[in-house]
Amino acid sequence: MSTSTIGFPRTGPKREAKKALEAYWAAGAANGPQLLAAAADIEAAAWRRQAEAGVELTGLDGTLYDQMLDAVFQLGLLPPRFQALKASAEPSPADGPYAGGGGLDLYFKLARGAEGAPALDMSKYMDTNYHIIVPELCHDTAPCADWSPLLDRVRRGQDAVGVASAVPIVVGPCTLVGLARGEFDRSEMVARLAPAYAQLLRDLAALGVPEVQFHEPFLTKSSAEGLAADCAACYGQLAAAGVPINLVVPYDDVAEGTYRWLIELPVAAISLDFCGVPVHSSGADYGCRTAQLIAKYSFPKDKRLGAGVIDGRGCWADASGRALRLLRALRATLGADQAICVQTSTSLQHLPYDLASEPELPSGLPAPLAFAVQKVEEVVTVARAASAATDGAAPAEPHIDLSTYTGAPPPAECQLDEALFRRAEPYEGRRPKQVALPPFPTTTIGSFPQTPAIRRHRLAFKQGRLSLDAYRERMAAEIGFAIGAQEALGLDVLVHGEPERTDMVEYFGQQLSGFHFTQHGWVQSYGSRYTRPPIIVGDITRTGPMTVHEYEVAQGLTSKPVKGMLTGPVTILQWSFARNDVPRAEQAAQLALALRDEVKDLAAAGCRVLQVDEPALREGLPLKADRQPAYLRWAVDAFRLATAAAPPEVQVVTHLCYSDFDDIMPAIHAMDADVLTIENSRSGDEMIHALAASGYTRDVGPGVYDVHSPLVPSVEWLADKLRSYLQAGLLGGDASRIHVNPDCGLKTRRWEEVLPSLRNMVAAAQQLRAELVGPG
Ligand code: THG
Ligand code: ZN
Repeated sequence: MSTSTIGFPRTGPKREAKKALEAYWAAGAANGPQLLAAAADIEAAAWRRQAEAGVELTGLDGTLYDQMLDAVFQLGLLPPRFQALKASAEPSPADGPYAGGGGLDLYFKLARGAEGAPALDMSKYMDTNYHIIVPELCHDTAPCADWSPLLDRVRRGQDAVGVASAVPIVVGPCTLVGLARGEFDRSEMVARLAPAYAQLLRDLAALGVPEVQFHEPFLTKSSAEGLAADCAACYGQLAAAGVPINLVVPYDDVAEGTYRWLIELPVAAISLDFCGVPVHSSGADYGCRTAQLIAKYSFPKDKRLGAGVIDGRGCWADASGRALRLLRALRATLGADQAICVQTSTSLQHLPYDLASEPELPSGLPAPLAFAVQKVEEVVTVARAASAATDGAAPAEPHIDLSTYTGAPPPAECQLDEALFRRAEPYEGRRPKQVALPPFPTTTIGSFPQTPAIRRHRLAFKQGRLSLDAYRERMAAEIGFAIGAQEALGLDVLVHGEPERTDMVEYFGQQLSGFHFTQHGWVQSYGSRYTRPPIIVGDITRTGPMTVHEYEVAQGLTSKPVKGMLTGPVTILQWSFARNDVPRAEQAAQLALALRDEVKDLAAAGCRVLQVDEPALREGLPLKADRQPAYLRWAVDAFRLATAAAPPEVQVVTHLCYSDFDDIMPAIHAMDADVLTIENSRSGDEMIHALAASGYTRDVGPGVYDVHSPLVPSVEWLADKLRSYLQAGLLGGDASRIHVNPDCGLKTRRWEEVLPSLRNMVAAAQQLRAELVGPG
């Protein structure tokens, strides 16, 4: 069996890429050569690391920002607002291989925006916490390709690991088009891109590459079943370029209908995911039907099977020997002459770089940990073991029936009393008991600017230079400032501002038992931004109140209601590395029970408005339609288990962001929150109207302005927006049900932006209230 990699962390072991990028942005375009040199060093080190571990085909992963942005830029798929920027760009030799496409400055402007040219949108990639740049296409988009950056990377890769081992990676056309936004015909667009990809393949053939990886994760979606004709036409054309193609389909198994045409495509290799999201590893499987599809329909002898048997996005080593058992079973089923290549299930970009960088690891773990470097070593070890076993006369284990790798986990049986999932009183009964607020009540989502002073205090406390008492005093002063500011602004429902929180998941994880925190375990979230997902290593329990002190400090300073602020169980789970030895549903329930105790304590402390955020609820939605109901059931159950302990007089608010909610409207209803705030300003209020159209009649807080933009919205603009909600008859035109808030937390903004924006927001709400009362 051979070995290959299909992606690796792009940042370097100590986030060197982030530093180089930020230095470039600070210094301006003249710094191009330093940025490119730093990136080249990081990439070469990563590729060598893989080759030295014994990998035969090293995927030449690497990007300055995002792989989808690279594809958009190199294909020249610029939306009209960037065409003029490209025309006036003056790339120089300092732009290196990026000069031909318009230069590095243009490349980053696509991701970050420019005066008069807002950035391309970002979106969660498949079901991960990584964001891609979303391609924007329209019916007359025409590619204008310059693949120099990729070709340059390939030459560097060939220098690093040798021509025979260096394998280029490119985002495939079906995925690019499938994940793009805009009005255009999908089939026609794939056909239109094919010649530009064919040109790339001819250039790569001239460089002597052994093969090219086309990454097509879009084919794992249920909706990809109908793409047979598009893929056949496109890959037929690409195959004719004469370079072997490895079609890589990561992030899940493919639907049965897709598998049947996928294996007929004229490509040299097909790489499949045998791990998916490990929902449940005990018993037969992880929740991925790839092995079963192979047992049922076999796999063509003339193609290499890329067997993604090492989980590329979970942080656990394969201690149970699942990968080896699977490989032996594949060998037994497909025969000795079937070419099989051992791989990870997805790119390793979702994992920290190297476990060896961690000075401290917990003991008594459910399994050994494995970060990207260790996963590559596993690929090699498992491939050797599988080869040895099949070369020997007698198989080391009895024959394994592949069809037992069946997929869908048994439904999560919840032994908890059903009453725990229900509020004490139904919505109609409890709403009149909750806080009385004016029409168009104003509030914010929870966080206020994380100023340099706040960061300094947190760091000093962490390093032991500040005592707990002194730290609490500083935080109380920050809370006092936030409360004072909100009172002066005239907001109706206040927040304490969360100065004590770094990343919300890190914050709650640190207060709960069962989590381990890494020191260098950074994972790219988008561009230069990273998160350090905590690792769930044991059963989760609350060791004491987590947020009550800060709530009390804030509420003690004002007679207005202050919101209790919690992160929901699904989001904590989704943004952590979950265990594989316990079903995800059960981990969510453990988190929910811990949060439930916090809800009770907050209510007992007098809290009357309680916000429990679930920004990652949508992200965890399985890619296959038939697996979505089970997920939504346990996810909604976890939210309800956490929140249902709130007495009827406590208004429960939830906040969702980062995604389209069309697919999960019934689940949103089922959450049984009293108020729902959703990020909606960038969709031009589409989301909020879709919500109303779905029959949602409870209070909503449409995000009225985009916190990601530094622009201050005017009173007129905001008042027009509120008026439009009334005119559209949103919630029956009942203004007491329409809450007014920004579309997300404000921690990444500065007070200089936050204060005028909120002042205008409150003024708009007051103006609308006056209009409702009428003159006199
Ligand atoms: N927390 C976690 N995941 C998330 C978000 C989060 N995923 C979605 C979204 N929010 C991603 N957004 C960001 C925004 C900013 C940063 C990371 C993710 C960020 N990170 C710092 C950096 O890279 O410099 C590091 C963290 C820090 O120093 O506090 O700014 O909120 N889990
Ligand atoms: Zn948000």
